[in-house]
Amino acid sequence: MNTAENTGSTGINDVVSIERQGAIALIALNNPPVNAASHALRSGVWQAVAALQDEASIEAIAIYGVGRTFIAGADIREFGKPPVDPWLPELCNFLEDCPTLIVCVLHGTTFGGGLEVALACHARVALTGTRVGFPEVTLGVIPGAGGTQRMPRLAGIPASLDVITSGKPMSAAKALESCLIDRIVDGDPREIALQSARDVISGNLSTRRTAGLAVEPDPDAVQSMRAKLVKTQPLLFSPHKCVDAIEASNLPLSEGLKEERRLFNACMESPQRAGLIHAFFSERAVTKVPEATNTPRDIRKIGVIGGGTMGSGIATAALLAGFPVLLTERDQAGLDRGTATIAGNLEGAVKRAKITPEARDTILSSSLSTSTGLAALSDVDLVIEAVFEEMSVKREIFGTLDRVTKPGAILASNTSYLDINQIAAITSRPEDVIGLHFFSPAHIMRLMEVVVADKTGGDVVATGFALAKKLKKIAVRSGVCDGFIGNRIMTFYKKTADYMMMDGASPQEIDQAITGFGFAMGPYQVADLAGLDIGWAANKRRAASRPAEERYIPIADQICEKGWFGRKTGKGFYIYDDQGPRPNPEALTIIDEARSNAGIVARKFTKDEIVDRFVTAMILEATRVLEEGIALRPIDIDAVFLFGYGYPRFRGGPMHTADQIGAKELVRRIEDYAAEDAYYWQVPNLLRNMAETGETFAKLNESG
Ligand code: 3H9
Repeated sequence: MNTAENTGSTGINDVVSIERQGAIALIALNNPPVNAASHALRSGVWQAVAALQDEASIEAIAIYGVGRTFIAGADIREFGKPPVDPWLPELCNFLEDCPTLIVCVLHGTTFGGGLEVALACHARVALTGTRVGFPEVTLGVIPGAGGTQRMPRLAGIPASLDVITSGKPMSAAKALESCLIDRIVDGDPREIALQSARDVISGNLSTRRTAGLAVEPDPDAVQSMRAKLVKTQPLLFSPHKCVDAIEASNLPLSEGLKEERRLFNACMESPQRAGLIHAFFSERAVTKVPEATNTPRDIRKIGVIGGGTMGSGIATAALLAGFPVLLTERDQAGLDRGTATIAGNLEGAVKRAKITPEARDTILSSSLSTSTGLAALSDVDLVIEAVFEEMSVKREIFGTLDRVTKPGAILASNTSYLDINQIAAITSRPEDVIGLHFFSPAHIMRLMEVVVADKTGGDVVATGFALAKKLKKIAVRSGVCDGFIGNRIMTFYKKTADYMMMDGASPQEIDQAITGFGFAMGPYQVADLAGLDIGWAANKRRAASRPAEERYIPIADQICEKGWFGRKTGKGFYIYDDQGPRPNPEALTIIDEARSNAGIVARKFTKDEIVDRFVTAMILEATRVLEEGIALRPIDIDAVFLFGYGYPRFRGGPMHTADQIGAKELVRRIEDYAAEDAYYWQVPNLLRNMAETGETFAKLNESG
């Protein structure tokens, strides 16, 4: 064996290169940012191995990734396009059959197709900190390059069922325990590749061909996973297909791979695959805003005004992200309530294993400080105001903040609908003022709307996005309007639910239809949870400006008049007690009376009609939000609804759904419904143009 001679590195193509070191050949993969298994990477590896296996002097090959990770999966941008040879499954078979032994060095996030490549190699070494997994179900597919066949051969059927149907990554230690990898080491991927190849040659690292291993059938595990998924994931397609594929792993490998391919193709054709991949990209697309080129301001300390549910939740989110936080309230009683809520939130984080009890104690004793009044905010870099929704109160607070905060401090409001321009105008530094709209519970919900007013500075917007990243939130840029992107659209589509309730559908029928579509909760379950008093207050506020033509449904107000505000009072559209939520018969009586007062004879609504009207209303208002430039692109609206309003992820968001329904059909529906209510159901110009030209929201995303 001669490992001394280094012939330097030879590029196979832009992303794959070979380096020969005597009897060892290293194949380096360099396809930033995540080494996705693109066509160039696949064909590069194929060519490299094809050349090396014919070289008599090469005794072992080691494959490693350059940059932050080994292959993080198939290149999902290629999904939906015609496949180009070599496919990943063929490449994996080719690696497995290679007569020269191949060891693979894993680091970073070795996911999906990356793990499949690794499982086809003859030995696997992972660097400390590597995470491995099969996230394919989160994208609506199953592992399609042998993962469902090779993992059971190495780790058994029960572990494969858990890992592949959940999509959850596992640590290197867990992967070692499951026999998916052979060794964990510290070091640099290239150095470890060289060392591992040496170990393969010397016999210090044992090798085996996964294809040759037998699988022990486990029909009970398969059956119980099937039963579990029917209960927990009834609407999803691909998790069930994972089970079918894993079950086939006790067939000879070539037959099992054929079955995997058949199931993978079925997933690729399912609309859920397109929806889930759209959702994946939406999370990343929203960060691409015009202000992203600005340098964010440095945020070291955050002030939060208001210790209510929102303020405490925001403070908790900031504390969990490592920021020192100063919480202010009007009086000590308010501070005590806020501090108790924060402590409760942190306790929840301990229970969910997000932080240790010691970390919680340190946060409470060292990172959280409190003060009555605003003067103490003089040293913070960002203030987030979260007091109740009253413009006069906000004006007073921002006027004071203008005086007490240091120059360059960012002044943010968490208002859900008030005009940020008006709030900014009260200060002498409107460029520092921005809306940061969190969603309750603010330390858990991932969405944050970054509301950009006319004079907000570009660096302040960039800071909002940088902050969201630190808080592990998804920030979406919104312009100023009543309710911004999310609440504005929700206020509109909630009306169609109320109209259907008035015309004959019960709140339960509506909620069941909407949860059947895939929302976690229906509109009346949401209203009860949020508190009916909130909608009541908004209705009163809007009463004066409500156009005479608008149909108004007083049912929720009348429920509030009884003192029933939903969950928090034990009654609303539903009753909440020890027996669990159930329809409130007294609410149904109020609905009947409202109908008869208005001379309405209740009619039947099918589940499909309920869903069609609800989703069409959502898309209608969303199109207006887009037309007015409140949202930058359709995909921003999708992200708002996916991450803040429980829109079913497998449907990709309302604008993605709109493309699947088609603009022509949407216009037809709106015109049809307009026969009943021409004021509410008006076709937006953009949608009409799209129906005429065949334009789609997907195309607008590309051009936006
Ligand atoms: C699969 O493997 C199927 C096979 O079984 C069978 C095939 C036949 N492709 O997330 P980031 C982009 S399915 C293309 O911000 P991070 C991403 O859009 C796949 N592009 O970084 C972003 O682009 P941009 C199974 C991808 O450090 C940039 O890379 N694998 C892919 O926060 C940076 O990404 C997965 O599902 C991809 N596969 O997180 C893994 N992945 O800068 C999916 C990322 O233009 N990926 N991009 O916005 C991830 O989970 C995260 O990206 C990862 C890194 C954890 C890897």
